[in-house]
Amino acid sequence: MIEQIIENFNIDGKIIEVSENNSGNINSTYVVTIELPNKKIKKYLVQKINTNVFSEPYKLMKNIEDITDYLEIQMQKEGDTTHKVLKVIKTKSGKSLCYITNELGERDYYRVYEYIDNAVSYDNSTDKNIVYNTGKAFGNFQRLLQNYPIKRLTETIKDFHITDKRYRQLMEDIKIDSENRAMEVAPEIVFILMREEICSLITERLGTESIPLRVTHNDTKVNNVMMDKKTGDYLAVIDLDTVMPGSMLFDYGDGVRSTAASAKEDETDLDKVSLNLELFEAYTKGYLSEMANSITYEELSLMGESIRIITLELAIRFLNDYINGDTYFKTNYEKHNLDRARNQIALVKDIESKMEYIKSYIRKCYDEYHKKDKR
Ligand code: GN1
Ligand code: MG
Repeated sequence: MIEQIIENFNIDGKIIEVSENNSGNINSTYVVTIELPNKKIKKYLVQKINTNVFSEPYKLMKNIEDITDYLEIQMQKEGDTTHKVLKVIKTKSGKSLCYITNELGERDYYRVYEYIDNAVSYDNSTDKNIVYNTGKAFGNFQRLLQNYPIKRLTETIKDFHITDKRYRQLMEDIKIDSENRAMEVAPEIVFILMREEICSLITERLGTESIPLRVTHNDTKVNNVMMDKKTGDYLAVIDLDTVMPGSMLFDYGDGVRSTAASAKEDETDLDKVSLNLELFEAYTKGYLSEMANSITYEELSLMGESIRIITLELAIRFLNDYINGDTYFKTNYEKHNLDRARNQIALVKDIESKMEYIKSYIRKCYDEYHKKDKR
């Protein structure tokens, strides 16, 4: 199958290895090693787009092509030759996707990216330098895109980070309870119910001057930054499927949630789940070193809460998928989504216990970079 896909793209040479990469929860990813006609070895990333989640794959690819072209120009302007931009490989007929008809007669859409060499991505890291650089990578991404004409972007998933809508959806699906699972998760439901009011803290002002729509990544997980194996510097931000208009607060919050958590998202020993404050500091520093001069006062004042809100949002999404019979996220075993939801709830609790410190540190860090870096 991979052979058939590669044949469609502008790639010359023969396949010598294919390995599957299992770190994403949505798309399927393969690393394909090719021997070029001149005997050199080159790697590519082949991805099957999950069209249950992304219903308009061509529009999604247009977003990605436009954004990567723009980023490249911005980086040239700033003389940045260290960092890289994800590169889309076109098909022989100049398209960004090819499709293959599967056994069910449906079209499976595939795309190919150039593989970024000498790079690694981490599912979690305790190295402060790596965490700092992850925050910096996403901050830099947002800063470089701050003047991009937002109207050109397609919303690839409607209302993706509208937390209060996610909350209402969960409540509706609990009523329907199609899989008879709601009773079993009553304590988790109560935990979420008690936090209804924080779900609209960001979204009620989204799109106003105080919380403007910006070009945001919307999936700022630590494994979505490719890092230089040797230096620990960031190389490139990847997984651009959910680049859409949104709030910087979800990007910052999600970055801290995923990067500074002391355990993986599906760790079941909840005593191990907490927010590592040193890593939170490192991420915040990296992020604000790029963005301190671009954010509004209201954005600044909600940064701490955003960590709690996005973590609650993930708890809601995982629990909702469990209640609906696991139709959205890829799962490896029966209660995988429930374990993820419980893990995120434990993380919310821990974040809440540290909120005062979190807010004071963000303020301190902002003051430091706001004065220093008047870009
Ligand atoms: C999904 O597939 P992946 O890992 O890039 C999800 C994110 C979640 C994340 C949780 C399109 O991202 O929103 O935060 O899982 N992506 C989509 O691990 O729903
Ligand atoms: Mg993703």
